[in-house]
Amino acid sequence: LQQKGCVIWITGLSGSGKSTLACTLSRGLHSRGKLTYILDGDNVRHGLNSDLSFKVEDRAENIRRIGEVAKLFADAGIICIASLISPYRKDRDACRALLPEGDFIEVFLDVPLQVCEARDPKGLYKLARCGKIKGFTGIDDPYEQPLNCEIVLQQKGGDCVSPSDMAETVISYLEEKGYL
Ligand code: GGZ
Repeated sequence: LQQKGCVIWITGLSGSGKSTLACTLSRGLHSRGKLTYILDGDNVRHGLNSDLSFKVEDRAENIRRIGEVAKLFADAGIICIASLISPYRKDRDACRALLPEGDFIEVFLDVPLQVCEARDPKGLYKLARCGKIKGFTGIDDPYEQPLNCEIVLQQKGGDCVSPSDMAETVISYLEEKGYL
């Protein structure tokens, strides 16, 4: 096999830029001749996981299924990029436990709630603030930050870090660990 698969698990609030990072990273890896596949929570919820809500047990099931599918891609030698809020540590750790040591690379997109809320690309925070969406992560539902994940990407001192710089950080990590 020419390529060693792995799972890059991007976690963070709604509006933190997970999907953008996933796409930018995927393009960067393609240009290096690597096969990737993106599993995006919001997209998978339209198909495979269309039976699931945002209650705590349904989020757990959403994450479990995506973790299992991600493992299949990694087994096939593909770099699988999973981008989901995945707000609970326990659920993320269960996905990590499915893979051999080192093959689960957790990336925390550490963007403050105020920044995500100011962006509000789909107007969901606004709906959550006026009670039209209940149990919205960061507003009236928890987000548990990773305690020791492989990569933290943050906005330092108000400077906006571009998606391509973030993708480069992840690519350098993959190079260092022998995945590229
Ligand atoms: C959080 C919600 C909710 C609630 C709808 N809480 O930014 P988006 O819009 O495009 O992505 C969010 C997406 C979250 O799905 P995930 O599968 O990533 O979540 S989890 O990992 O927690 O299962 C958001 C939208 O769905 N959305 N209602 N109540 N996000």
